[in-house]
Amino acid sequence: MKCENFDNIVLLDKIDSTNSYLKKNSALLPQGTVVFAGEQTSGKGRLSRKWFGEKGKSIACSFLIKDIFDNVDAIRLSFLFSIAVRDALTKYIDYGKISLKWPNDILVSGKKICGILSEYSKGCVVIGIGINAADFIPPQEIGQPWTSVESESGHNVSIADLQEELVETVNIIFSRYCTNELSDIPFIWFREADIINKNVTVLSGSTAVTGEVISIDDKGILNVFDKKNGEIKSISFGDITYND
Ligand code: BT5
Repeated sequence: MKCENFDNIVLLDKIDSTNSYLKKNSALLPQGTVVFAGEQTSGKGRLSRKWFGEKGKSIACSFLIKDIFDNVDAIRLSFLFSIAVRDALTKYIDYGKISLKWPNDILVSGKKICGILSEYSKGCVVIGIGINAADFIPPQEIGQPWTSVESESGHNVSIADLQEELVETVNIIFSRYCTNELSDIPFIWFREADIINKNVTVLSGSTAVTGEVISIDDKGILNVFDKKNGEIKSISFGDITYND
């Protein structure tokens, strides 16, 4: 993995998806490329879900990390970036209100403020980050509680400042990862997300598992103790809800 800072900043006015853009152009672009889009016409979530935003009210960006030879690194990086976004948001919002939700959501007082989409393609990882800078009118129901930096901080938020702070924080966290200071990801994420022993339901496709979170492994797989049948279920993807 290349460890150079993210300092090749590409600003696009409008694009389908910043993740798709980086995946398409990864061979031509250097390590350390970050692409920001004013607007995405086809922003993506996991499992082909949609991600919404509005020009002037949303951050949509993707970071390119090259020379990744192991998919595990891709997963670890997505947890690392969640921590970086959380840290960037603490410049605006009280640390105690921000929570990390498995696998890569960031919530404020239980409402989603940021989603992260990590994709592995042709030896590269693309980490896409969507942040609601201000409230906006989504083209269709978002389908879950959500919020924005402006509404949580009570202040106007400059998109340019937020972009700059995000890149700055990612660079700090990424260089700590490169010097092995944060190599314990996703265990660090697990501690900070504070979900051990929590009663959850995880829906993965049509399978629902309800039980107590007991651990995470180095690939970000969540181990949940299913009390009904006394089994430990290892879950690699899905949507989690807290039952307490
Ligand atoms: C995510 O997926 O949360 C990952 C979102 C990543 C978006 C960024 S934007 C830049 C880059 N380029 C892309 O094309 N994507 C990345 P997931 O966990 O599957 O959540 C998707 C769900 O979040 C949707 O089904 C909605 O319920 C909800 N959602 C959509 N837009 C939202 C928004 N603006 N704020 C909060 N929730 C939203």
